[in-house]
Amino acid sequence: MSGKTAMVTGITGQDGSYLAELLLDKGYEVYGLVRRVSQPTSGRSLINHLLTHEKFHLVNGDLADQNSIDNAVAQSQPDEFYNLGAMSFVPESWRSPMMTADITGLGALRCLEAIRKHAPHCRFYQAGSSEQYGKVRDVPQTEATPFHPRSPYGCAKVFAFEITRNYRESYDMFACTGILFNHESPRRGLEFVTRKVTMTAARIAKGFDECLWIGNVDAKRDWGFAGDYVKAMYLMLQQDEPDDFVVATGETHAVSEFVELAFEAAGIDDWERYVKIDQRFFRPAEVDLLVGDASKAKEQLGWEPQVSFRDLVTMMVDHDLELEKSKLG
Ligand code: NDP
Ligand code: GDR
Repeated sequence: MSGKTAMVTGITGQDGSYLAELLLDKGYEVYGLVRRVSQPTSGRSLINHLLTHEKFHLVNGDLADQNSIDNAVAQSQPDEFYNLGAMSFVPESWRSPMMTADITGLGALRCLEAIRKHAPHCRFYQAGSSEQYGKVRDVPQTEATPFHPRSPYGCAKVFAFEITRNYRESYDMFACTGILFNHESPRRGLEFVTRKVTMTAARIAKGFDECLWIGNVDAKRDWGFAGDYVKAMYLMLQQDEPDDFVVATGETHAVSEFVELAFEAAGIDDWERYVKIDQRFFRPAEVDLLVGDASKAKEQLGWEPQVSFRDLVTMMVDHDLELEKSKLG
């Protein structure tokens, strides 16, 4: 057992919940930063099962508030800090660009400052994104591919990446960014395209919905399983030297392929009959194609994805079919 302490922002989200499970399994004391909310039970469903674990603790704080992060770090004295908190939904970043810059961009700087002042020994992981590549300059994208973000979210993530590198170089901090490509799971938020599709396919199969309203089905993404990707985060902080890594499957699929497989897994033939294109789900600037080259992560971290694209789609559809079945009574 490790005897180490970790702090995780974004603990209530998809990745935070998987990472907390991984770290607790390894014997870590885990402190999760949570925002004060008026109805705590509903927003924390992904970590409910961890609340009684003796090594799991919640600390109130907000990435917008330096003081709260300073206090959380000073009090818990983490050995490792994983900054997964963010406004993570790309379309929302056009509606709320200032908030996105503040939380997704400056939030990372606030974490770095808290560590620099109160726990300089602490290792730092920043949740970077393939959205940093945006209008891609290379195919596939590697750690050397230049950034050209296409949304306020992507711009905020580029800032967070650069400031993490700068703190590493300026203060000799052990600070890394994982440039993670899309990763999904049954815990994925309902507004992201994969979960929206698997949930709607399950609802159509059970007779609760009639069609799927969707945006650009030609966009291509490199989709992996979130449970695999949190292992790469952990491995980055166990290295001798801090560095940045691409984490991806190396495969790309169009949104339409995801839809076709999901409907097939839900037992629905003739999927195109149920799909309706809705202009409201198109973006002001689209990221057309993402596919990552994770060779460096494979060589240096020994990391490889375990769940295939087809298995990922099936896992998510099976989960959503069960959820919808339970509503039938
Ligand atoms: P989620 O959207 O599921 O979770 C986001 C988390 O951030 C939630 O716990 C949320 O808390 C928290 N958060 C939001 N605003 C604040 C704030 N002001 N202060 C503190 N916490 C806040 O994201 P994922 O788990 O999918 O992603 C984790 C990280 O990885 C994010 O930074 C995301 O941008 C990045 N990323 C994700 C990828 C993916 O495919 N999933 C790919 C590449 C990068 P609350 O519950 O209170 O809203
Ligand atoms: P993304 O994920 O923007 O890649 O960001 P999302 O699932 O939202 O979109 C993927 C692609 O699907 C297209 N699309 C739709 N998207 C949504 N949400 N809803 C629709 O109805 C729809 N129709 C088509 C989009 O245009 C896009 O091309 C995710 C987030 O987790 C980020 O936080 C993370 O950084 C990146 O992945 C890597």
